[in-house]
Amino acid sequence: MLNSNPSNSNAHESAPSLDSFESGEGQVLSTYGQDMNQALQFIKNYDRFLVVAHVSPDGDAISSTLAVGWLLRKWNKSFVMVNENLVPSRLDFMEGVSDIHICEQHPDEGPLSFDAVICVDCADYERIGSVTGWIQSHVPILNIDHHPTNNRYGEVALIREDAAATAEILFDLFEHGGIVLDVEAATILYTGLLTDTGGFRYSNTTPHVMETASKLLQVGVQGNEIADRLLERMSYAQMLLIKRSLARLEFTDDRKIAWLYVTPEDMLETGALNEDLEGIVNYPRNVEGVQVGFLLKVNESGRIKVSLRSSSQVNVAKVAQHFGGGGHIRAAGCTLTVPLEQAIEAIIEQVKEQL
Ligand SMILES: [Mn+2]
Repeated sequence: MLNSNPSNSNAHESAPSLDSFESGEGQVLSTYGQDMNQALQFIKNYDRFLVVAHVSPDGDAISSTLAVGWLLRKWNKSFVMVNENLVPSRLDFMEGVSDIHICEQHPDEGPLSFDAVICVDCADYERIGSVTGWIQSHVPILNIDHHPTNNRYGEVALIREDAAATAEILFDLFEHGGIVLDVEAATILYTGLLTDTGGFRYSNTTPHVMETASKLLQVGVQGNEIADRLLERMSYAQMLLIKRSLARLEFTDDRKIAWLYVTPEDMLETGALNEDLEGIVNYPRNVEGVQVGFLLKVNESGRIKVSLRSSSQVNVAKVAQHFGGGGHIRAAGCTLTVPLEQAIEAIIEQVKEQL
C-alpha cells in the first residue's frame, strides 16, 4: 500500500536535512539519521497503530500526536489517537483534535485492535498514564521524544535531547523521509515548536528551531494567529486564578527562590480548568533575581503537583527527579503527597542544593 505513494518511495535514500543541520558532528548526525530510518521503517512495518502522548497534554504532546496521525493517514494506515486526559480547549484549532480518544472518559473500553504503539513526547512509558491499560505487553513501541531523561524504552527510540520539541524531531523525520507537508500538518508542527519554546524565547530556541519555523511558515502557517491564540489570549477564569495566586507569591530571604500555590477551592470558585494553570509558574520565575520559581497545585486528593522553572543554570530536572518526577533543565515537574507547607520546604531545600 505504501508503494503507491510516490512521496515516500525514496524515504531511505534521501537525507536532505542532515547536512545543513549539525555540521561538524558527523557521529551524532549519522546516528540520528539511522534512528530516523528505523522509525520510518517501524511505521511501514505495521498497519494498525495506537498513538499516544503524555498525560495532561501540552501543545507539543497534542501537536506530536496529531502530526503522527497525519502521517499515518497519508500512508493509509489505520490508527487510534488517545490521551489519558482532555485536550486543552485552546488547542482545538488543530486539524484532528476531535479524533483523539480520551481514556479517562472510557477507562474500561479498550481501543480498536492495533499491532504497534507510537509514544510521543514521553520520557518514560508510564507517562502515558492509564493508557498503559490499553496496551498488551508484547506490542512493539516506537518512542519519539526530546526529554533528556528519556530512558529509551520501546523497540525503536528516536530521541534528540537537544530538540526543543518532539514536533521538531517529527519535522526532521518528515523531511528526512521526503514527506511533503500541507498547511494542516505544518500548522500542527509549528504549534508544538511554538509552545515548547515559549514562543521562540526559551534557551532551546536554536538556529535549527528557527530554520524549522521558517520552513513551516513557507508552507503557509499563520504564525501570528497561532501565537495570539496560544500566548496572548486568556480565559476569564484564568485571569481570576492568576489574581488569586499572585496574592500569595512568596520568596526566600535572598529572593532567589519564589513560589505560589493553587488550591482546589481556587479552581472551583474561579471555574478554572487545569489548562488555565499554564504559564502561572512564570510569574515567580520572572522576578528579577529569582533563579527558580515554582507552582504548587493542590489536588482534591491532597496530592500536590509541582511545576519548577529555572531562569539560571540551576537544573530543576534534578530537583524534580529527587521527588520521582522529571523534565528539562529549566522546566520540570513532580508530585508530592505531603501537606502543603512541608512540600514547599522540601522543594526549597532541594533547590538550594542545586543553587
Ligand atoms: Mn515536548
